[in-house]
Amino acid sequence: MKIVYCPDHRLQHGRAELADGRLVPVFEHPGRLDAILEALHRRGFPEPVPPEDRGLAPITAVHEPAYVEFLQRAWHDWVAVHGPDGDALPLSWRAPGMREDREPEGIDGRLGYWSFDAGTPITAGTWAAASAAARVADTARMQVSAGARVAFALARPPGHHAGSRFYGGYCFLNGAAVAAQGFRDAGVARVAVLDVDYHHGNGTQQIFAGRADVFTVSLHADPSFSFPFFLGHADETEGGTHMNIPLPRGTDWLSYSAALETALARIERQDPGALVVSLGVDTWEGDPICSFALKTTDYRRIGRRIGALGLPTVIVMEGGYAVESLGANVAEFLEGFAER
Ligand code: SS9
Ligand code: ZN
Repeated sequence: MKIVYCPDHRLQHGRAELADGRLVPVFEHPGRLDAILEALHRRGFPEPVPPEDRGLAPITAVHEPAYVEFLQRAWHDWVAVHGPDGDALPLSWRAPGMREDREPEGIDGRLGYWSFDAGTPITAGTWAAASAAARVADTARMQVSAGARVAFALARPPGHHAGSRFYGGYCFLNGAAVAAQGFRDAGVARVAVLDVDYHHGNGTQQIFAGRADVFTVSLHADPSFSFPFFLGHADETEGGTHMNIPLPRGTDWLSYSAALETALARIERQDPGALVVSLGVDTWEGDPICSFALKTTDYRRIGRRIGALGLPTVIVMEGGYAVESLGANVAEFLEGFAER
C-alpha cells in the first residue's frame, strides 16, 4: 500500500468554529493527522511519500477558476480589512430570491458568496494546506494509475463537502473529486466514488451530478437531522448517476453493513475501472460531533468488504474527530482493505 502525505497540512490550523451557538476550538486540526501517522508507523505500514506538484491543473479540472482565485486571495483580503488576529469566517449568505449573479466586492460578502457554513475558518495557511491536500490525492491517484493496487491519501483539510464553486464543512478543495477526475483523464472510462464519511458528500455529488462516467455513492447520517442538511436524501439520483443512503442516529454495524452491501452491489453493477473511497471515520461510536455507533473493529470489516471489490483504489482521508481513536480506526480499515 502506497501512502502519500505532506506536512503542509499543519498550515491549516483555525482558531475557532461556530458550533452549537458558541465559538469553540476547531475540531478539524493538525493533531488528527499526527495521530493517524503515528498509528500507521507503529503498525508497520510503509513510510509515506511526498506529493508531486502538477500545478493548478488537477484542481481546476473540478473547481471553477474564479473560486480557486477567491481561495488564494481570501486571507490577504480579510487581513486588509480586519487584521490578522481572527480567522476569516462568513456571516451572511444569499437566500432564495436574492442575487446569485453578483459577487460582492468586499471580503465579508465574498466569504458568504463562496461558502455554505460558518464552521470553516480561512486562515493564513488555508490555501497552502488545502492545495497540498489536493496534491496528495492527485499523487495517490497517479500511483494507482502507474500500477499500485491501492494508495492512501493521508491529507487534511478534508474535501468531500467542497463543490466546484463552494467551501464548507471544513473542506476547501475536493481531493476525492481530483482523484476521480484524474482517473478519467488517464483513460479510465468509468470511475466510482464511495463516500463512507458520517456526513453526506455534498461537494462530490454536486461536482459529478449527471455525469455517467463518474458514479458517486454516499452512506451518511440523514440530512433531515444532520449536516449538511440541504442535500443527501435518497431521492437525489442525478439521473441515475448518484446514490444516497441516509441512515438514522445510532446506526451500528448491523444496519450499516446492510447499507454498505447495497452500495457495493450498485457499484459492481456500474462496472467501474477504478474506485475512490472518501474515508471518514466520524461514524465511530465516540466521535464528538456525530451520532453513529460503529466500533473500531468494524472498520476492518468495512475495509475488507471494499477491498474485495478488487478495484484499483485511491483512499482519501476525510472526517473523524475523536483523535484518541482515529489512528486505530484508520489502521483497521487499511489493514482490512489489504487482506485476502
Ligand atoms: C459541529 C458542527 C459541524 C460540520 C461538520 C463537517 C464535518 C466534515 N457542531 N460542522 S467531515
Ligand atoms: Zn464527516
